Amino acid sequence: MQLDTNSIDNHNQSRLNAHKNKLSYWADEVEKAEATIQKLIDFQIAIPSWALGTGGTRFGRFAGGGEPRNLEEKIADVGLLHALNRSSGAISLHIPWDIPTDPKAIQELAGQYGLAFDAVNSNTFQDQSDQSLSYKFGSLQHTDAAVRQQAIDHNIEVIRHGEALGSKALTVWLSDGSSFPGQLNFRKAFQRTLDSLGEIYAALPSDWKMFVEYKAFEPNFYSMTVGDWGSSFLYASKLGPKAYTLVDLGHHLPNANIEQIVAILLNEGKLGGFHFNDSKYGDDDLTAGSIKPYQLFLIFNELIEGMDARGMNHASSLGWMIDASHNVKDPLEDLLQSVEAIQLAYAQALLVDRVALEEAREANDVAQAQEILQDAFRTDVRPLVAEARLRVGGALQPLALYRSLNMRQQLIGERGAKAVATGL
Ligand code: AOS
Ligand code: ZN
Ligand code: ZN
Ligand code: ZN
Repeated sequence: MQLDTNSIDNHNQSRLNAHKNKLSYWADEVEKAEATIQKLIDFQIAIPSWALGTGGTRFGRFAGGGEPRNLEEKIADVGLLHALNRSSGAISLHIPWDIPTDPKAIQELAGQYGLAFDAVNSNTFQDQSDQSLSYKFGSLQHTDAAVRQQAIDHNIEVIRHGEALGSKALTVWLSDGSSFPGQLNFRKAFQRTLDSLGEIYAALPSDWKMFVEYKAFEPNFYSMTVGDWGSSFLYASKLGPKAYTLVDLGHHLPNANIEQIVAILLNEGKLGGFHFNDSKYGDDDLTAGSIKPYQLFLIFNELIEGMDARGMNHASSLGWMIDASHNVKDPLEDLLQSVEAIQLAYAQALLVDRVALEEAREANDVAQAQEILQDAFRTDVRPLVAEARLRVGGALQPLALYRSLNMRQQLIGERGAKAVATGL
């Protein structure tokens, strides 16, 4: 299904006056507003292929219908999101859920929608039907060298698939760990994982990055072999300059200060990218910004401060990816909301008066430092985000347009009410 530009134009026309009124608030701050709008236009957030279908929990899955049945349809869905918001110009694939049998054709198709391929993800947390050895007791950490080799080979195969599509990074998330005390020799597990990662690292093309994603718990509940940012940082440091830590917001122990972790990793040049989502309890994978929008803002505040200090390009030097999917919302509506929440947090953080903040900090003026941050956080930047979309052909209100065109119904019409996406 393609979204024609007429529909977007009509939608924008009918909302233009109201939009301009809201934007007029920025008339006295044109310089700040313009700089923010330009940065928002450049900022693209990758959509994970596995979030285009309704997510499930271990208690069940309630698919909504019209889900993409193959990689081509997943690309079409991301293309639709990107046409609506002009900020979802990339897709992150998961192998073997999304094997591109004809990479050239897939790349061409993505090109038609203006999409690039972000990091490719390997999967050694499930056994596939054509696989000879089991990952029940881990993959890269396994006691049996043959299992480790199978997992290494799979990761290298994922790199090759990514190369054929123009991807530039591999994300490795491992479910490896142990569920009971005594099960695992921690030191051996670390060393085996490091050696296995080293083999994969050696197969990376020269302009590629490896993202080592950490997670504190689940599916193993006593220990995770890449369990926290410290371990991930250690692996990435030992592996070499192409290896980085990936921060998934839902992968910490409760109440972790994620923004401080981000600041430290960034300062060490070892922050690779993000999996954005939100959570109340654990790896809930809820819509970004739906539970703790202030935390998301504080993370972006550290990102901007640290990236500017290091002269890094906001749009291109880190991997910006969503990793959220769940049970009760239309996945495309959910992703539109996540992208918007990330843009809002980014825009608000761009507004922080950094000179004044540093002055307040140096003078130990705690109340003033808090005022400065909260002043930015409490600013309604929705008109700036909408204006950024408008200027590059997106919709003023993507979600409203998606609904008014009955897009889910159209997808159900095309693909069927029982069409269920491959993936988790
Ligand atoms: C798992 O908890 C991680 O967030 C990974 O990024 C995982 O590969 C992704 O969620 C797809 O299953
Ligand atoms: Zn993740
Ligand atoms: Zn996760
Ligand atoms: Zn998650």
